[in-house]
Amino acid sequence: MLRGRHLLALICCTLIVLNLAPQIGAQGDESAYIRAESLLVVDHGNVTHDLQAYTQGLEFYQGRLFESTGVYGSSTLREVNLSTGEVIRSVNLSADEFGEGLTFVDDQIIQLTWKEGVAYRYDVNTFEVVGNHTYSGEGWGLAYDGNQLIMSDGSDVLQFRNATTFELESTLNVTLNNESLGRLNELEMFQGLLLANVYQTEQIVGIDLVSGIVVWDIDASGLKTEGGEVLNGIAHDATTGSLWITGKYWSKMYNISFAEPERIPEPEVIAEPKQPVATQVEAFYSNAVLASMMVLLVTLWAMKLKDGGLNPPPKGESS
Ligand SMILES: [Ca+2]
Repeated sequence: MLRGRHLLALICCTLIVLNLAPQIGAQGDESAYIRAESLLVVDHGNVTHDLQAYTQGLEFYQGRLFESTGVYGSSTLREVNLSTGEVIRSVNLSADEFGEGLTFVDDQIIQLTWKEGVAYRYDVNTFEVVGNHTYSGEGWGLAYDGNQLIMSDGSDVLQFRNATTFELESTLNVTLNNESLGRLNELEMFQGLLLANVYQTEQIVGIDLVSGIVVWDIDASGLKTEGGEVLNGIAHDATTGSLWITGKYWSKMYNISFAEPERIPEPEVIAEPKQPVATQVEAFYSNAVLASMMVLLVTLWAMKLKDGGLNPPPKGESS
């Protein structure tokens, strides 16, 4: 019975030693999220943009360029000549309305207002208002994915709205490298992603519309023209495949594409030779065996003491 208990103690001690030993070959923490791919903007040339245009929305319709401009008392919906930058036609919003994002659903334009809570529908050919919708909160950017309208309001949450009734149907939180990304502004569908420029930055992101994860993190710095304010305005011309961006009061609109940054080779570092894994394993098991043997010796020594020492007198004898 005594030997059984010591044997159990020996097994327990051995297991403890093994458990405290380092985990050989354990993997490091894996990233639990998708990191965005870092991209740069490639400038393929530019055209004139109206210096008076406080751009809030930019969109192509059958190869024709349309723009929404903001600022109380100066807000417009306009069609612009892409080659010259001249305004072909324009309608003004009321002086108490601040124009925001716009997009197309078939042959109708939908234009948001900032804090006025109203979205206007226009006939693309006449610019006549053919309807309007109301909503709560602010209106920033607007896009149409062919099924639903997608609206930003300056937060990290995108709103999906019915393209006919404008009713809110669902929302989506946007994250960049596992952190919420707010201030999403002007929007554009491009290659199955939603592009958004981030307010007060020179950053454009490409958002997966199922997960809300930013998969493209695009550096669009260096394009702002003298006297211009922030980057705002992305438009994809489906007839040519070209992509255009501009900003508030920018004098130019740029034809761009995205590319991976050039990889600068890192200097060669001579690393300390690593101990082979096999050697680590051998060292680990050597230590474990040594520890087990020590526990065994201590246990045997204790058993002998309990039973009367190393040379106990024979039973029945007395001095
Ligand atoms: Ca747009």
